[in-house]
Amino acid sequence: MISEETMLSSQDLIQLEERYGAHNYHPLPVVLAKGRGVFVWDVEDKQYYDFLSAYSAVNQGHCHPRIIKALVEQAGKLTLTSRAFYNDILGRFEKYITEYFGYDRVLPMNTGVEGGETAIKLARKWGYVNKGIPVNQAKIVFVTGNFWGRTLAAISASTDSKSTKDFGPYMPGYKIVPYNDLPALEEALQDPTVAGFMVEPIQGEAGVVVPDDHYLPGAYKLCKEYNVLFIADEIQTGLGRTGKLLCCDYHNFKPDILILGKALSGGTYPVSAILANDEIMLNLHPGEHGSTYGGNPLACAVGMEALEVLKNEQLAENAFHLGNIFRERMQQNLVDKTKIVTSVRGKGLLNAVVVNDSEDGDLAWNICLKMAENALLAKPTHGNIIRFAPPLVMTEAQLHECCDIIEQTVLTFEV
Ligand code: IF1
Repeated sequence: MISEETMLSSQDLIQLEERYGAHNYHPLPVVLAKGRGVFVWDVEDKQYYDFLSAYSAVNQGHCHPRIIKALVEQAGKLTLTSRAFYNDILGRFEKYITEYFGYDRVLPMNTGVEGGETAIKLARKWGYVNKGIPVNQAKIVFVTGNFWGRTLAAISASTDSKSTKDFGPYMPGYKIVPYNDLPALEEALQDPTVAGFMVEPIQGEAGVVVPDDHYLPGAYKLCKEYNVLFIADEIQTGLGRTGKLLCCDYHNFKPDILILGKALSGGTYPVSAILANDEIMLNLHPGEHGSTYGGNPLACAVGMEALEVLKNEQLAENAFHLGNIFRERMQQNLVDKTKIVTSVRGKGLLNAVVVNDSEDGDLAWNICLKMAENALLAKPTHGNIIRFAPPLVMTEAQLHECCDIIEQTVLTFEV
């Protein structure tokens, strides 16, 4: 085994991954070794601002002291019991999180995609038991550009050939309609075998695509009208990221099924959770769903602390305030003044800048490489779209320093 004491350079470590790992990613050539708050450090101890936040999993900042303390303390007591037995923290977590979000019940899982799979199983079962859909005919409606993970059920909903090619056959019982299109959604929901509509309030992977203000409340109203469950995938948009606790909070409605993940543990451990009321959740009976690690003591300990930190440090409010500053600066100093940046969009601290290049161009990638040289880490989602999503603990002064870096870097590409 190569011990930690063996000093390996970034290049050595990249080569190790290249030689021994699957090639299912194309990372920026940065090898990180330490993280704290909004900063990460590479193997050569160069400090960077993190503007990706592990895809919104470290909203609370890297290695938040309170969450790490909760993790370490629980790790010394009890980490995993399986659900074959009760334990002394799961019930406390369940009470805490259901009251925190205002639902009757929670089903704890681990990864976000397991959350999506669980939500679909719950919706299908509700469709058979409560809506009277003929067995094995329940449909779930998704939208174009959706992303909710890499399992076969998840990619079966994808409209991105990179996610689907060579992985068929696909899950039956799915309908795909255009995002941000209420008439198309209404037509799909008129099918009496539709049990659920699953949607991201803002599409992250698609490139931080923000729908029209009337879309989400309109979609929710249609779901009520046609007796279909509204399933909100807030794995990336939730937990303060868009400037509210949940992105759906901008529209004053409560999803029938809420899926959370990522920052639910502050980036310390895989924790996801599915929240719903009794009519939906109590359709599940012993032995019908679960997971070895789902709701384990370690997950419960970090989950409660991660949510406490969000509230105590008013991170959603901070994201709302800093997000306005960020979009205003990008608009004034890049969109309005350059040809290279065509738009900026987002809510709170989930934003993206669109650069003037083709989808398969490398301008966005090259800008990210240059920003990394200038000590700020961000990564393109699709070819010409760069996502900017720093931890929500960032200060206003730090945000301005980062905008300086972004603006100065982008301007070096302006011909
Ligand atoms: C990777 C993307 C983001 C998600 C939403 C469910 C999941 C995700 C809205 C599944 C996960 C991650 C996966 C991660 C990169 C990242 C990502 F680029 F892949 F699409 F954020 F946009 N719903 N998104 O964004 O959660 O099972 O991963 O815990 O490397 O694949 P998971």
